[in-house]
Amino acid sequence: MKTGQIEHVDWSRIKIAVVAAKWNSFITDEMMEAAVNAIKKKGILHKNIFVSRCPGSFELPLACKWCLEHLGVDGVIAIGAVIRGGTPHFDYVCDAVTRGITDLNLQSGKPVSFGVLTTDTVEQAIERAGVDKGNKGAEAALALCEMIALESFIKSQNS
Ligand code: DLZ
Repeated sequence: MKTGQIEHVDWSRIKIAVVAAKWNSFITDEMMEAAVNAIKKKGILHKNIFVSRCPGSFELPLACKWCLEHLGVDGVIAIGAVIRGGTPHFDYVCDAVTRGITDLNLQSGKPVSFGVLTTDTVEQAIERAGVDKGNKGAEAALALCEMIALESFIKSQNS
């Protein structure tokens, strides 16, 4: 029996895409920057990071799919901020992006991490995209790296 999880990943060879929604860009820009900083800290090379923006969170699943198909990346970080504004759009957008990203993970077999805030207020979103109380963009970046390492570890158990 093999136990424990050893990191088998050469991070300098890993390619990652970051896609951020333009809606609420004052939030998503902060999250995107934190995500990029987190993967650079991990050892991902600047030339292996692909950054792009889509209109809103609703468009994130398709934009992430295109990154997987056309960029040959090992994973994607999806960044968005859906803020309730007393409109039913909130629930539709949240449902669509959650379902879309989940389906993409399972259909592609590649990790797409969920850096999408769903908050009632702008203040709550700002709190989760700052530097003091943690940044959900950075958290999504680290979750993605963990999944890339996990796949590598699981594969190594069979060798
Ligand atoms: C329409 C809409 C609304 C009301 N709110 C948000 C939001 O808080 N965050 C976000 O990322 N996008 C929002 N959108 C835009 C949709 O995601 C989508 O871009 C449009 O419905 C066009 O397909």
